[in-house]
Amino acid sequence: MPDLFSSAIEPLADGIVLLRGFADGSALMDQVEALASISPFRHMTTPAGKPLGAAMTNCGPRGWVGDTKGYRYSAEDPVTGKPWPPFPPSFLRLAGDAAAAAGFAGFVPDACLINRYAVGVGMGQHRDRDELDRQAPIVSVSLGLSARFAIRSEKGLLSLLLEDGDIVVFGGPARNADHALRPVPAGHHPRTGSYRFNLTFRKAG
Ligand code: MD3
Ligand code: FE
Repeated sequence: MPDLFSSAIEPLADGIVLLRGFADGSALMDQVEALASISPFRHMTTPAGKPLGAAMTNCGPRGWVGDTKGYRYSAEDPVTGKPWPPFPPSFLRLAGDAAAAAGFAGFVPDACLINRYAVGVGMGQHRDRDELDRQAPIVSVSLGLSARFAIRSEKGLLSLLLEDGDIVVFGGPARNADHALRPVPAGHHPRTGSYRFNLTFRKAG
């Protein structure tokens, strides 16, 4: 029997599931703007003090921070001195629903890193190892301008164009894989203008 819902669930490699158009990008952007009015986007730094290309903020019980003391998760926003704004309930639902659709039932994140990329900005190759729980998957939500994402898998280097509303779930061996975001090509998006945003839901603690 044809199944329109499951046909949008694409397993790409071991532990990597693409859910094209799973999220309502514009509604999520309303929430991102509200969150950023509490904890603003800022450029965190490498331990050497070099500003990262993407501007970042967080919501939820823990937030990723980078400064000259290193990379870690913190309950407080160092800019405001207050806790990160709580998860909008719709964020928790979306992350749980996406993880479940990808085969990871019961995913309850405690952190959401929000990245903002200007045109020409990307993120160099890295692995995410600052989370204590690396058994849990990571749920990535793309908003606004499109960009190409690359990840090392058992099938070789996988490259995919991530567009507004796309979700990718990374679990199992993919959770610890090297990945990178290529610089965002110039363009205009009706909701985000000349920016790409990405939410990553994680279990940090
Ligand atoms: C695979 N962000 O924040 S999202 C990051 O588009 C990050 O903002 C990129 O890499 C972005 O760390 C890529 C996809 C992603 C995020 C985290 C992962 C893939 C991942 C962690 C482990 C494995
Ligand atoms: Fe990453």
